[in-house]
Amino acid sequence: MSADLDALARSILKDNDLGGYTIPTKGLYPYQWNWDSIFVALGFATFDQDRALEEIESLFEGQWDDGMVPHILFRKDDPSYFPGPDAWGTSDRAMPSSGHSQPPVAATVVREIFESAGEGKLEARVRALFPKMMAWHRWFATYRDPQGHGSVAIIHPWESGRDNLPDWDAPMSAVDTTGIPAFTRKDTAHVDPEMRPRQIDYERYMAIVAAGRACGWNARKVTQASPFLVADPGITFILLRANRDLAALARRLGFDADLPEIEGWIAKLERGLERLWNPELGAHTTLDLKTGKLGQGVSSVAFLAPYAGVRDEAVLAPLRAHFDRIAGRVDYMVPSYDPDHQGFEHLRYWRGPVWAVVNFMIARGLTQAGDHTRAERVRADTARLVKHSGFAEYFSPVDGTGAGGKSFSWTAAVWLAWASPNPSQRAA
Ligand code: 9WN
Repeated sequence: MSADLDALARSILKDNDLGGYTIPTKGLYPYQWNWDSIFVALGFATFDQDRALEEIESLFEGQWDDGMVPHILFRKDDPSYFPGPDAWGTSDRAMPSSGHSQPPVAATVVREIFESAGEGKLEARVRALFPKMMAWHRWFATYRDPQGHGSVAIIHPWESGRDNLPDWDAPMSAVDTTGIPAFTRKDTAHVDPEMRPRQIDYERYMAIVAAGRACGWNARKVTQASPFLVADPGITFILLRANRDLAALARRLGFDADLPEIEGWIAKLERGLERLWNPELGAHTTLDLKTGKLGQGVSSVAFLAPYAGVRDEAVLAPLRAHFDRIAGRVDYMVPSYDPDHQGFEHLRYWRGPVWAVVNFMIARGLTQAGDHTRAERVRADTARLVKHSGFAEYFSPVDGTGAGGKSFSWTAAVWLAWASPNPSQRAA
């Protein structure tokens, strides 16, 4: 059965491949998404390393002059998705795109693909990607820490990749939607509205887009203009990890002159994490930069601390306790939000469901920190979910129901790269 699932996963990637770039799923998401493409590359790498790198190269074709890599590239207009390029005000760009970024997983995945490809292979192409990744990480360091805390601030929940996390509720409640033009959502035509963000969330999403568009998405102005500005532990952990991987690539490829800058970014992010630690909760949370308030719930990204290289027992011990408590409450780890929190909803998007790509990163970190038992629990649960419900976008942690889009690229990719129990049956 797992061998059949391996074959199905490969066919999903090939079906969603629109020629050098891959969409997350047909209908619901007809464009190229940032972190989706990078995880998709991991999946391609299990059977076609050239195609894997091509996916990443294609994403960087949309990089802005200031270094930002957008969260969506609108390669061709498709009316089945809202908001498209007109709503973002970027239709006149050579590559129309959204106006903000998404979690930077590229350096980590490029390093993994490069190191598993074997001596010398892919080197020229990874060498060409290196300055582009540097520029992207520099963009985060330059523009996404306006108050100098050291952590990464986002200007839109979409930038976190975890769109309707309960932690965004308080900062989003301050977003004024007066005067936002009427719009028609397309997502609820594809997916049960109970599994998607609410209408009020979308109105606030569009109010933030309007603020960004009004300042031309100028990276410096947008952090002042956006009605939403929150430091995100998810991006902070992911960028910290990505910087460590970028430094490893720099050493390997001889970009030594860049090392002091990368090491400076690492030190800054490590300092930034201290400010995101919620001592009452015993976990890293969000920090609303408009009110100074920390988030109040344990979200799945709190478990990315080991992935980011955190080895401090004062962090890891409470995390283990949270993990074991939550594991006693749900059948499938890791829910995107704490099931003991009032904001938890088992099928609504990022308010509870399990996402395979987050599980992949959590398990990677646990393994690297030596916690093989919990890492294997996360992998085995992910595999059970796929066997139970197929390659869904996300899954209920309570009963394993598959939710959102179907035949989903990144779920197929992390199955191939990690969750499948029989890697020996993969194609070479
Ligand atoms: C907005 C594509 C993307 C993921 C995000 C996920 C969802 C988009 C949406 O789908 O967001 O970016 O329209 O709901 O939240 O993480 O990259 O799969």
